[in-house]
Amino acid sequence: MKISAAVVAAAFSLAFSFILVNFTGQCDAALQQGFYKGKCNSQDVEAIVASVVKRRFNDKPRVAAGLIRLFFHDCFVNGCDASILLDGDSSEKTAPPNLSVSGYDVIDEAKGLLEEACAGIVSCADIIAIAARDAVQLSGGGRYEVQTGRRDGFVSLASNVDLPSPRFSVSQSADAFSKKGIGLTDMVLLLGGHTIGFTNCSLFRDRLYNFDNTGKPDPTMDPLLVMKLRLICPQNSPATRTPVSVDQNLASTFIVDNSFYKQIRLGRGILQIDQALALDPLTNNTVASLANGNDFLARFGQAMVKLGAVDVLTDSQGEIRESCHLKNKPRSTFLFG
Ligand code: HEM
Ligand SMILES: *[C@@H]1O[C@H](CO)[C@@H](O)[C@H](O)[C@H]1NC(C)=O
Ligand SMILES: *[C@@H]1O[C@H](CO)[C@@H](O)[C@H](O)[C@H]1NC(C)=O
Ligand SMILES: CC(=O)N[C@H]1CO[C@H](CO)[C@@H](O)[C@@H]1O
Repeated sequence: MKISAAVVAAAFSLAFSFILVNFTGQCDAALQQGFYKGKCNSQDVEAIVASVVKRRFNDKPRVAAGLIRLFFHDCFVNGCDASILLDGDSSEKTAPPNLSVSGYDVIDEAKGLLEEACAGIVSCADIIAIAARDAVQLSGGGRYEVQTGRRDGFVSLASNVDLPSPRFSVSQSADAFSKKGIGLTDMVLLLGGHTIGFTNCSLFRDRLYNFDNTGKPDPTMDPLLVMKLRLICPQNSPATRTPVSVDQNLASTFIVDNSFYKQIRLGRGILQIDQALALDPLTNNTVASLANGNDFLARFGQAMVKLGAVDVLTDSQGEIRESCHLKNKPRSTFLFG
């Protein structure tokens, strides 16, 4: 009897400590708000990033769109692990969709200041997430609390870059988002990122001249817009010519607001996928409610937080890079031996 009681007690405490370990394990593994509080020599990590983004933004508001897109591209390829920042002959940033991604220098500047404040503490992946939030806020999109605690990854391959195409249908795009654990409504909210920024003519020229090989423009585009865009994007522009770009959201190119949804409901989406959101029965009702409601900003912030949690590295996974461009060098064992 005594033995079996002891066995039961031992089994119980083993199970209990297992649960505890498991539980704390899960806690540590989760991202959280204010992860860096008290970890950076009493300096405010988010305020340091914000000061850089604000100065760059005041100088060039265009930087906001670059940072928001940088965040999306980082998170969608290999998770939010700053893999997009790694240099290399065939790293992610060498892949064609990187073309217009900008903001790399803003991240570098913030990282420089943070390494001075507290070396080896703040991940490049978190700097991207914080900077994207600041970019949204500076562009009038309101402030959402960002989660932190990400670590930087080791893998960055152009061959892993499988971002959705601007010519995807809603269901193709929905598949791509669901592979990242992001549902249909959040996809509609996140594509609201196209409320700011620009698009190269090459990415939608077919809609102006030869949609689906019909020799005609895309019938879902407002004919006045077709005429206007044809002037900016000639049919046969030599490949060598500087690429021309147009406002993604004709109503407010630099402001994060719900006008994107109003525009696409009027046939004024620039990219095919944007226009499709307003028409496809899978998403048209969500688009209508975002266009007519006043909850877009709050919901967009929450969707950005979800995007920021895609396949993150936490705890002892990955590393905190010294330079956002490079993996850390392996530590020499001679130092200790
Ligand atoms: C189906 C998903 C998406 C597709 C197909 C897509 C496609 C594109 C394309 C083709 C451009 C123009 C790039 C160029 O001209 O080189 C663009 C720009 C942009 N995208 Fe997306 N995108 C998607 C989702 C998102 C998401 C989720 C966000 C952020 C939440 C986002 C934010 C932006 C921003 C801010 C720009 C403007 C960049 C600038 O002006 O520098 N996109 N996107
Ligand atoms: C269009 O592409 C060029 C490179 O081909 C790039 O420099 C430019 O930033 C792109 N346009 C936009 C809107 O980002
Ligand atoms: C969305 O599409 C469905 C099916 O075509 C249609 O019945 C519905 O009225 C549309 N909703 C809006 C808001 O246009
Ligand atoms: C910043 C960066 O690395 N940009 C690269 C994007 O991809 C093109 C090729 O597709 C490279 O030429 C750029 O250097």
